[in-house]
Amino acid sequence: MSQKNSSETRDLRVVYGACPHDCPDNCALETHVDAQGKAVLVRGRVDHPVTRGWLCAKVNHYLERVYHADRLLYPLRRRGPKGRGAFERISWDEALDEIAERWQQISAEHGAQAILPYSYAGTLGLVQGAVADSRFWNRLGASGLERAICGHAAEEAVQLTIGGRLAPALQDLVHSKLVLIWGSNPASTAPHVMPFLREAQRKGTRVIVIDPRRTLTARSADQHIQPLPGTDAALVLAVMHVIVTENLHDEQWIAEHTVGWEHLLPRIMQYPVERAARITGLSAETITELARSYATSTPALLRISDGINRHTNGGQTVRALACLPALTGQYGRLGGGLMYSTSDWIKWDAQAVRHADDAACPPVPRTLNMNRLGALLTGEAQPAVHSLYVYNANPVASTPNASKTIEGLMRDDLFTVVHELFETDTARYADIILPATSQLEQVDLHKPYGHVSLQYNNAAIEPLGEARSNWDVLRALAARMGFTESWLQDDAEAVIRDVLEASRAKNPALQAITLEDLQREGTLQLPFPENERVPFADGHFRTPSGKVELYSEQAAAKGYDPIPGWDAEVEGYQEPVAGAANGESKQTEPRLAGSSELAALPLVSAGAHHFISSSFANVSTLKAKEGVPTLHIHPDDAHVRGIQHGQMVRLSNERGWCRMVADVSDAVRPGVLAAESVWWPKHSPDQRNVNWTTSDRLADFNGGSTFYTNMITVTREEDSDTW
Ligand SMILES: Nc1nc2c(c(=O)[nH]1)N[C@H]1C(S)=C(S)[C@@H](COP(=O)(O)OP(=O)(O)OC[C@H]3O[C@@H](n4cnc5c(=O)[nH]c(N)nc54)[C@H](O)[C@@H]3O)O[C@H]1N2
Ligand SMILES: Nc1nc2c(c(=O)[nH]1)N[C@H]1C(S)=C(S)[C@@H](COP(=O)(O)OP(=O)(O)OC[C@H]3O[C@@H](n4cnc5c(=O)[nH]c(N)nc54)[C@H](O)[C@@H]3O)O[C@H]1N2
Ligand code: SF4
Ligand SMILES: [Mo]
Repeated sequence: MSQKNSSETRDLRVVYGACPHDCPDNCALETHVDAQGKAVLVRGRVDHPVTRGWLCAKVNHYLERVYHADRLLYPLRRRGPKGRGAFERISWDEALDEIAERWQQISAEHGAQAILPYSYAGTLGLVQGAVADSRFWNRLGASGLERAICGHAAEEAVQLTIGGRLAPALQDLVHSKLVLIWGSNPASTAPHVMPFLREAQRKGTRVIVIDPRRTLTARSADQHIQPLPGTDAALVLAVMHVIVTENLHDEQWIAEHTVGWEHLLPRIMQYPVERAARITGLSAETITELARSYATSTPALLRISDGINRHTNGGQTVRALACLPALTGQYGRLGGGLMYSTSDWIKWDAQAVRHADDAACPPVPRTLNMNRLGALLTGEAQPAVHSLYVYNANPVASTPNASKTIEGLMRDDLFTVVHELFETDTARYADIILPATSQLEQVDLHKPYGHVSLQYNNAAIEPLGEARSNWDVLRALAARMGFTESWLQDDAEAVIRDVLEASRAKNPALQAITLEDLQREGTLQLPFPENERVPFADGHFRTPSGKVELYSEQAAAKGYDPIPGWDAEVEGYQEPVAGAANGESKQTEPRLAGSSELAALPLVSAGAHHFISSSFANVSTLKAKEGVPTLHIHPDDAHVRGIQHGQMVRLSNERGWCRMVADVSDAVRPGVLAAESVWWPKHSPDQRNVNWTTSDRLADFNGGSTFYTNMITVTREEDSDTW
């Protein structure tokens, strides 16, 4: 905590903090607190090299979230039937006693594996996220959660190919001649990338965006290429095909720094541009040009994020993408390579965080995939789940196949606890609701996934009402359950001190960093030596072979195709047959899942500019800026369906339906639908959002989610414009 004396901040205490939300920017915050202990301003720190004094459209309205009239302030117990939303106030003692008693009963009857913690990205903090996600649950012997809802397939693909998540610094974007932004929308989802990109563009960097939607990022690019969703691996292989056949690849680099070229080459040869053109819905010229631009611009940077991986073929798509920079030797070059995530620059000591190997902890009995929540609760989990503890997550809004989730939550023999700041659609199905603190009311430490620094979050204000942090609730539950280990009692500061201490041995960059430094400074850059600034500059990759693994033994061992390839999505466009029977090479249009002109279309429900998943979607200013739940449909597709701009439409498939207002425009390419997500169901027509249609099918890699593999039939709603 620090005191400042500028005229603007006179009489105000300035408290250093960190944005906790699921965003790679992890902004360094300062909160100004008045003499009454009320926060009056939250702003970005000027002295942070990425935040640089500004926050995004969402967190600029942070105090509206913190002091929202709907903040939960007291523990509540359900009155009346599940899901009706009637609750009565109870004390913390009553709430904690009831939870501990129920869990003791459930453990005695079914084993602690019948208890499932469910959490994700409410906060990315070390304490209120990672530690809260593990220590108590490991001690209890609860079911583990496979945290696969976001980037699981991509993470594994990058791991298999280059051995770790290291990315170039944003400051180095100016050195790139060309930046390919592939299935990523930083203008909305990582906004602090944009000034660096602008500066690079001013200095001559070309920017190409590859995205079926005309995103905010695409609007300011030099070129926008719009493939059909789920066809990118075919596009990458065709780009490689042009590079190889035009002899633009770097044979020496490939020989020295990769394994498996002899396996990848025949795969590349299966994707001449004409074939990829049919698959992707792009012209052969566009693909050829893209390949030539990439191959003749050194250094060239490829930026991806997790959006591209949310498909049934998402793992192989990211494998193919991660191989591309190797073809022209872009890895290890200033301004070149792959920009995915910086998560592995430093790693917290796993045992210090989780204590899984502690003698008091039984082995994790089983691990359940969070994407399958509804299925798990309705029979897939055997033995059954009898209690669900939800925090840092809003699964009714954000998990696929929502009607299944609700069916599960309605079970009378399921004891559900929801720890939240707000009465979300999920909280409505709780037996007990516990009030959570906001980031301004809690302590934490943050390690970004978009740059290399640490952000410490000092508590700026007292908790509102009786709100408690995740870790404080779990510590209290540990005591109620009779767990006496000191690592279940330590407060947030002690936890951070321990984890820092234990992590130093393997992370020299942490050597000189203490808890006190962090508390005082709020933000610290990690001191990597200059020669480590560019990832893989020493030519060493973190794979078993030490090289870029074009062919991956590890992938083969997991039962994946060891060579990156393209498979049509499980639902979506199929590859059209080339040419007619007489051998004419007539290009056929991409074929839809049905043959009529009213066939289903793929829907990409990507992140909204003013929300982060479903977070912020209840903040009035941001909700108003986002408008109404909207389906973007191209005029060609709208016309054949008789859909007019502004009309209510129904989206449906075999999983379910919801309704939205049509935006008939070129915000998407023909043959594709788009809808910014995630709206709260309770603020949507019929109290349903897009996740009533999305699939809980798992991706090809690592149990990943497949939100964007989602075929939808759109119809006009005849006479209903009302919600
Ligand atoms: N404003 C805002 N910021 C956010 C979030 C948010 O919801 N809103 N969410 C946060 C979270 S949880 C995450 S994981 C990150 C995600 O960050 P991003 O990955 O940048 O965001 P997404 O919107 O998931 O997807 C990015 C783009 O991928 C495109 N896309 C989808 N499928 C395909 C495909 O098959 N091919 C191609 N070429 N493009 C495709 C989508 O149209 C979308 O524009 O953002 C974080 N930041
Ligand atoms: N259709 C569609 N669905 C999607 C996506 C999409 O692009 N399209 N994106 C997916 C992705 S990438 C992700 S990561 C997931 C995210 O899914 P979730 O992790 O469930 O994210 P949110 O829906 O934002 O819910 C987070 C909740 O945590 C609460 N919270 C915040 N801080 C705290 C805290 O300190 N303590 C407690 N107890 N609660 C807190 C917030 O109030 C919020 O309600 O959604 C996925 N769902
Ligand atoms: S959501 Fe991202 S851009 Fe916005 S304040 Fe948080 S870290 Fe910064
Ligand atoms: Mo995510």
